[in-house]
Amino acid sequence: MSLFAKFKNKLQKTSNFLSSNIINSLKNKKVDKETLEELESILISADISLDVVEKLLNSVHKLKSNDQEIAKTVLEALSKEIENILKPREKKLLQENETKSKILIFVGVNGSGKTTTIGKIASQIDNNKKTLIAACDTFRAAAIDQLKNWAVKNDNDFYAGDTNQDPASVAYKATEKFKKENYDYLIIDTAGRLSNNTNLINQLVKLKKVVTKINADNIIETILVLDGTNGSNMIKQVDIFGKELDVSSLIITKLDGTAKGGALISIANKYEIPISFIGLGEKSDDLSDFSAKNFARSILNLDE
Ligand SMILES: Nc1nc2c(ncn2[C@@H]2O[C@H](COP(=O)(O)OP(=O)(O)OP(=O)(O)O)[C@@H](O)[C@H]2O)c(=O)[nH]1
Ligand SMILES: [Mg+2]
Repeated sequence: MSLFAKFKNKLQKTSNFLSSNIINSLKNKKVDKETLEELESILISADISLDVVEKLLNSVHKLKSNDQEIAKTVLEALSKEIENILKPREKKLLQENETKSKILIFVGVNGSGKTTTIGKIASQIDNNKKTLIAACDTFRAAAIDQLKNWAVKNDNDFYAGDTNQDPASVAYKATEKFKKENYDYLIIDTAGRLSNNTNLINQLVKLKKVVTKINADNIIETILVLDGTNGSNMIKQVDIFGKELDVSSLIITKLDGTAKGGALISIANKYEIPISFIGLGEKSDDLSDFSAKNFARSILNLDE
């Protein structure tokens, strides 16, 4: 399956909602005040924020209303505008021919998809790269096993501390091992945290500080994993984690399971943080590089 076909297939919940309602709202073949109001409420229902909806409607407002194929014209105009908003956020996390070692720290609330996403990403890393996976989610024994299963499956080295050990001290040991044994990647999993729990955020800040202190020369990426089914509630999480942890990249998961995929556009419009991957299912190949064009065209059910 091509990358575009995958986007289109997996983003169907959002695209069915958006395209069918938009086409329906244009059945009288006119872009008039009533149609614009209808479009506004459809876009808002897909969890697209008001400021983005205004931008999108501006691009529709300009269209000639006697166009015979007005629905298609409107969908094309919307997808262009959405692509413009998303394009600056495209950024690959895994570069081909990477020469520097990289440390990836995964953060995000409980259940957002951190551990699963780590497993998927590790399976995409070149076999000739040396990867160490570190379990710094020490709150639950099951969390360590879940990550270990992925490490075994992907043939990656694995480092874990003990249950209830200070996550920062596990990260410290893992980082020492990463340096001493010349790994190319260190991937750190952390516990899911409630974003309103200051103590837990502070613990992540401490973990990052420890890793940064002994690794000034390596690239450290702090990756915030967001559950796409949360729709516009993701914004609050970007606010909290982004401010405290200097997040360098976002991954939005579970977009296969929601009609609220429009919230990704709101995030891209509001924050300058790159989006590296999107999660499109539970299997190891259900993680795709984020593509502005593929996303914009898929969620409106357009062709490539
Ligand atoms: N449909 C779908 N399910 C996903 C996706 N990503 C993760 N999941 C599922 O979401 C659930 C939670 O994923 P985890 O990876 O355990 O989440 P976590 O952030 O590590 O959770 P904690 O360790 O509790 O903080 C699992 O059942 C995953 O299979 C996705 O892109 N699509
Ligand atoms: Mg986890």
